[in-house]
Amino acid sequence: MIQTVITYPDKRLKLLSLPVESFDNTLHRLLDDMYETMLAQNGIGLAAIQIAVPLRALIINIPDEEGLQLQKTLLEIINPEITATQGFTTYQEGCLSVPGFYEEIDRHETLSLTYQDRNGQTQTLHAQGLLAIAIQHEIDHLEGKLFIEKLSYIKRKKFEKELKKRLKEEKTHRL
Ligand code: QAP
Ligand code: CO
Repeated sequence: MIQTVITYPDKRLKLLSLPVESFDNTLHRLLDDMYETMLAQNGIGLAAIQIAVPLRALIINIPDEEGLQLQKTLLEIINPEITATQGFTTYQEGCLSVPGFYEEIDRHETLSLTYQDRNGQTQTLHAQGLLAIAIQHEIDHLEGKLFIEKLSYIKRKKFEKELKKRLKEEKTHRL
C-alpha cells in the first residue's frame, strides 16, 4: 500500500531509527510499502522513517543508463554499516521529505557497506557514483539527519526563505 511521506519540519524525521530484529512478514510488508510509495512519488531512495517507521531499513533504486527504474536493481538495505570510505564528491541532492528543494551536498565518493537483506542474510557492497551518494543520504535518515542540515549558513538561509515562500503560497491556495 502507498503510504504518506512525512515532510520537513515533521519532528519524526529527527528520530534515531532502531535496528531491525525480525525478518518476518511485517518487515516484508514495510519494504513493499516503501517501494510502492517511492515509485508513486518518483523517488530513487527512501528510508523507513520517511513513512513514519523508525527502523533501520532503506531502499534504493537507481535508474539505468536509459533512465529506466527496474525492480531487479532494487536494493533493500537493513541495518547498514559503512565499513570504509574513499574520496569526496559533490552532488545536487533532493529528498522526498524536503520536496522541491535541491542543493549541492558533499559526500564520500566510494564506500563499502555491510547490511542485511529482507531475509536477514548478511551482504556486502562496494558503491560509487550515484549509488554511493544515495546510500549516505539514506543512512543519514536512520540517524535523524536531513541533507539540509549539511548546508552552509548561507544556503540554509536560502532554504528557510524558500520554505516560508512555499508555506505562504500553500495558504493562499487554500483561501
Ligand atoms: C535521495 O531522493 C537521493 O523534491 C533520494 O519534488 C538524493 O528520491 C539519492 C524527489 C540525491 C541520491 C542523490 C525529490 C522527487 C526525490 C523532490 C529522492 C521531488 C520529487 C528525491
Ligand atoms: Co531523503
